[in-house]
Amino acid sequence: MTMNLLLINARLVTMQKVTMQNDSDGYQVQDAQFVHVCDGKIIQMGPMQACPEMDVLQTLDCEHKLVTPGLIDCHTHLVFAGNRANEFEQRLMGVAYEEIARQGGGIMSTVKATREASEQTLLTNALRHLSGLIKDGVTTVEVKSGYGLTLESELKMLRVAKQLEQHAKIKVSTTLLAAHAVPPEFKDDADAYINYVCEQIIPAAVSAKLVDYVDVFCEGIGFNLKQTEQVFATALSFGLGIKGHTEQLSHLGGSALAAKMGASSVDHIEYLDAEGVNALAENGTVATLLPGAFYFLRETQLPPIQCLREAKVPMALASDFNPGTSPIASLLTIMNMGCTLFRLTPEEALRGVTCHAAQALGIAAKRGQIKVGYEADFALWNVTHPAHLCYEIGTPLLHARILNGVLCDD
Ligand code: DI6
Ligand code: FE
Repeated sequence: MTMNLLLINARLVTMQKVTMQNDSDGYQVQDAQFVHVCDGKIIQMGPMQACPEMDVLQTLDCEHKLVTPGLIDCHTHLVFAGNRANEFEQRLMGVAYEEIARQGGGIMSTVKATREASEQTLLTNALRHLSGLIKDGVTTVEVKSGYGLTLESELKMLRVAKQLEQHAKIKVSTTLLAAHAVPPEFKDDADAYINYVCEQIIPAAVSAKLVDYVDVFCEGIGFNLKQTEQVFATALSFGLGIKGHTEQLSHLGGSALAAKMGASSVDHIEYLDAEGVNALAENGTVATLLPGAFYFLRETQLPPIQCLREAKVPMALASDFNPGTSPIASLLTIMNMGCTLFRLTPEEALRGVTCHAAQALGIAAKRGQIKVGYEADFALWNVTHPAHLCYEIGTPLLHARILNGVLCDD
């Protein structure tokens, strides 16, 4: 039997991009709409007066609540062990993030804890953090590895990321970030580590079918342009997508390199210059903004928002949830930060966590909009206008989530 669901009296914000001319398409509220879902996909939608008589398994009266696409958090480091509260305290006493990293703390302290942790512990931790995102209406989450830095522990992280789909009502996209930091085993020989990533870790992750994208931390405390290019080239040769942590703390040119090689997104980009913005525009690369890390590191260099707008580069917005620079498991808080810190409009913020986040994950043809043919992942909200999602922090705004046309019980 086919599973079907009929939403009635929905106050829809579809995020549909009808034309490229009207930038506001899909953000206008359309009240009193129906959406008919069959086998997890939207098969028909329109105003209530046009709703045909039909025999459905389940009808859900939305009572004029706002219905948006389920939110997509397109950049997280959700799987790890331990926490870095002590480092937070150290930074408040004046030690810089990069200094802590150089002393073997920072990313390395999470690597140590993650290597030692069992899959069960990692899963339990990740589910706890994921529950924060789920409360904010997230239905798709991207999860990166990068706290293992050995073949076994990187694959362990990716397996846990995939297992989240069995233990929570969520869709997961996985990204291999083995090139996150140079592990102690390869101290002073980043080139040798990159060879290991390319010759062993990427092929193993591919044959275990654990990975959708490959990411690199291209930075002074990460990897240089040549090493970044080598990882991307290897990923592409295996048919994987690429994305980058680029221009976060300094300008190395990683964003332009990634874009020219066909990256679907470049993330952070506080130090991106005009030339870099052009490279994104020319190659259809999404600019993913991560205001949580900006806030938490008390960064003052703003990403080139106005330049990105003018070049019509799609901007995504994500939590970057991680223990070191963005321990913020709330995508609605991140939307607020996008508006207050980066001066995004609430419309840009909502696009950033729906249609543009989908584009950053290469799934824009099936998620991130409420549209016939698309997957039926929705968030129902106790608000009447979408700007409210960016405005109020802490009050539970979510009424319910729907995943593949099924009402979630969370
Ligand atoms: N940039 C970040 O902000 C995170 N990774 C990265 O490349 C931080 C990761 C950490 O500090 O644990
Ligand atoms: Fe990150």
